Amino acid sequence: MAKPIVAIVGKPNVGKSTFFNYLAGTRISIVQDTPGVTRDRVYAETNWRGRDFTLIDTGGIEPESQDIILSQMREQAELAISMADVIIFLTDVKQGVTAADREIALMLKKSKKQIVLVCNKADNFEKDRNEIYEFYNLGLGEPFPISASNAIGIGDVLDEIYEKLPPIDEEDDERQEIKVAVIRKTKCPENHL
Ligand SMILES: Nc1nc2c(ncn2[C@@H]2O[C@H](COP(=O)(O)OP(=O)(O)O)[C@@H](O)[C@H]2O)c(=O)[nH]1
Ligand SMILES: [Mg+2]
Repeated sequence: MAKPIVAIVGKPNVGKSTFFNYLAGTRISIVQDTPGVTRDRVYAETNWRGRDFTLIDTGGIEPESQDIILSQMREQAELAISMADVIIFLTDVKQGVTAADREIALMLKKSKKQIVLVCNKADNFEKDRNEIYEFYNLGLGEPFPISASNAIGIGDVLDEIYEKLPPIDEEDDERQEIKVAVIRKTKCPENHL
């Protein structure tokens, strides 16, 4: 049986690669202090509660210019919408809700895909609580606070992903192969795999 695809989308620097690496259990994706240089890579086979899935960090090359950041975020969200079974929308609780978050949220909402809204950098749940509430305004349901770098809250996110995965016999192998081929083509034009 083919595996469902779970994609992580979000602005540069919210912690997508940190979260991905933690779930992948390896440091295949490059973590950057400043957006701009992340080049590699982005797939991991993982599982939770006995369900296997392919996890994708859509971050890729993260540009510095605001305009390019926005257009790339749109592209990444579109890619995730077209390919993924479940989309993890990662935000940064320390920044609060930004215009870019609102725009991505709108795209995701319209898509009718399964979305898990995650507020990263909630290093201290008590202290960050009020900021987390603000994320309900995105209209994507309950925000899940996590601290990817401190491995806090991850189990709840995985449980939510698990709940939103398609039923076991809905995936077919051929469709999965096509999806992965398209992602590779889109994300790795120079064969950086
Ligand atoms: N305080 C805090 N910093 C984090 C957390 N997760 C990631 N970071 C930091 O945020 C920065 C960007 O992380 P990265 O994973 O490269 O973000 P990406 O651009 O979304 O892939 C790095 O300096 C990380 O160490 C977290 O849970 N708490
Ligand atoms: Mg990254």
